Amino acid sequence: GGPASLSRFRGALVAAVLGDCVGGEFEGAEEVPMESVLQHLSGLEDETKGNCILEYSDDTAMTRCVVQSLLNRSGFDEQDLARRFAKEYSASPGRGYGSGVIQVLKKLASPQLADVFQPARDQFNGRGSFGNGGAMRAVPFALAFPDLVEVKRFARLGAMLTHSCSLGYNGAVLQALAVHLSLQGALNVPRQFISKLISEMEEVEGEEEALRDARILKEAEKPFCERLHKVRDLMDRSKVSIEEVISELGNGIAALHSVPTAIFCVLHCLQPRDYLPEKYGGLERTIAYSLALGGDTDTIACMAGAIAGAHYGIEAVPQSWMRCCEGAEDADVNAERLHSLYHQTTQGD
Ligand code: F2R
Ligand code: MG
Ligand code: MG
Repeated sequence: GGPASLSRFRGALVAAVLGDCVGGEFEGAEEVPMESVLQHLSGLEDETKGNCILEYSDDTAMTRCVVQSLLNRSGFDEQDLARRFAKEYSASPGRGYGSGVIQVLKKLASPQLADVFQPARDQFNGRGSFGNGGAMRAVPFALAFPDLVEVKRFARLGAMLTHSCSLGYNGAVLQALAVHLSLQGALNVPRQFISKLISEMEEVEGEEEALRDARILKEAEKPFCERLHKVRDLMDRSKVSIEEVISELGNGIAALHSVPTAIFCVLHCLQPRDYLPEKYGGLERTIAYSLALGGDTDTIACMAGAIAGAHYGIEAVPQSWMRCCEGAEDADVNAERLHSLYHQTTQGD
């Protein structure tokens, strides 16, 4: 499809769910042989298995809250979103949430709460969380707002309800930017795509709080930009080992160690790779490769899936995979609603 086509919206939201559901199998594993990944994925194609339901985790549970809030309020409403996060957690606390964020979700349920951003500020002795929980649910912001400035603003605010450290919320900004650009077809010229991300993040990370947090945490002056430069170096190389990707970019639960990694997975899998089945298209390659990195596989595959899905569109999503994943059908329906909201906003300009 063309820029911002319905197919790209559907691809982005559905592939995010697929990444989460299929990635759950390996979350936390130190080493994941590609053979195990391919075996797991071929199991999804096995018709004899009947309705093999892979459940979604916190990544999708929170993304669904963002989607419902944006659609219901026709835009961003922090009170409504906070209420939905709290309600979702209390209804299904066993979706594998981060151990810190649970405190925030419990506090957000209190009717006496005056400032919905305060519980997140209190995390980790006032330093705030730098986990990837804001980034893993950032895709709907790119699907609701056509304007890049709004994508950045609302992805940041949406993340700050649980993640007040800039290394947490700026991961959400980067993920939303990557989906936004991919929707426009920017991955057709991969070097321009990564250069645009770097120039946008230069500005985002130039803010005072970001510079301060990076100093306190002893990271590079602009940590996400530093990682994106590494992504650019790695994507130029014909051969890169999984070990190098992990040591250069990371595969962990911090936004800094997972969002640039997800972006790399998409870029690396734009071409066929000899260790992946020939029959795989780019979307399947991206998800399989994300799983083979080990570590935070559900979240890296969810974020990479969203960026890749926005590029390849819904036609690239295997039906058999979709049938196996809880919430994939709902995501497909919601993508169409977000597509209408996005284009309504464009027409209103
Ligand atoms: N939590 C998981 N997976 C492991 C547990 C699975 C579960 N027990 C099960 O098997 O059922 N996955 C999910 O969590 C990640 C998103 O986490 P989020 O929302 O960012 O949570 P949190 O608690 O804010 O941060 C995660 C951890 O990062 C460390 N951390 C963050 N900020 C810190 C700081 N300022 N100082 C020190 N440490 C900090 C802490 O260890 C946090 O617990 C996704 O992977 C999702 O899939
Ligand atoms: Mg999860
Ligand atoms: Mg995870």
